[in-house]
Amino acid sequence: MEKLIITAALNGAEVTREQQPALPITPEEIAIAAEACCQAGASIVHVHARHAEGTPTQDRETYRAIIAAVRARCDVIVQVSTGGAVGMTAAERLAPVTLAPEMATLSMGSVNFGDGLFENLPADMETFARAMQQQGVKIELEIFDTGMLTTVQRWLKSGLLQGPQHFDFVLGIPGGMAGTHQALMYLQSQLPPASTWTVAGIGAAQLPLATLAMLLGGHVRVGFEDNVYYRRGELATSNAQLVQRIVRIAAELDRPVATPDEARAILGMPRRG
Ligand code: KMH
Ligand code: ZN
Repeated sequence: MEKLIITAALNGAEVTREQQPALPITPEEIAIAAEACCQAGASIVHVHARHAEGTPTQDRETYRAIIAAVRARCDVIVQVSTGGAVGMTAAERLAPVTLAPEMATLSMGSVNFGDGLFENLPADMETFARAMQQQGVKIELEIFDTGMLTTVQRWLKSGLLQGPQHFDFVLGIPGGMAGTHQALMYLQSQLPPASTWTVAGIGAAQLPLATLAMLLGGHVRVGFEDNVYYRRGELATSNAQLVQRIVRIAAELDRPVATPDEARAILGMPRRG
């Protein structure tokens, strides 16, 4: 099996300091958390920009500051969010892609998201895919339900996407596909050949799905965006604590952990100059 790529989803758009006191918000806090996760074994950090008071923003300059602050500390792959938060416009969400980040997410369809609608219209998704490819950004395709994989298959046929793709199965969002082993195994069975994939289990699904993904040859995403607890009733103390647990389990399962450069090689990304 390939070495294990661990993504740390450091903050997301929805989690608050009230829910998780250690949530990183400012570019400097995000960079400190990124470095700790990288030292613990993460090779990718997935980041959302926030205003200083904590509300989500897709402001280009805030993303620029986050990327620069992380770069000053470590070589981890910075994956920006183009999902942003429910209710943001597509144009707003696309802003960080104009910075030509190493990697970005691309949500592959609309889904109810708790009480809201996470809207991803076909024409907007196509615009995102074209913009990312023009900027040389490695795409992570976010899959919240099965029909979204079918859309990827259509895009591969039409040539909008070419070659092996990298997927993130986001399982357990209220409104999306369940955070169960059956859901993960079904999605894996539907992947185009030569795909790479990771899983982001939401809440209590994070640890069991991460463990299953390691056994199935997939990769793993953990972090406060998806889960703020270490175990039932006990908040995690940091994103790095969640990464450290995955590294320990990976060692037992004979899945050595990838460095950022090894992750770049696995994902077919150029090595950073
Ligand atoms: N905040 C969610 C509505 C992404 O980062 O690309 C969407 C999201 C996906 O978090
Ligand atoms: Zn996100």
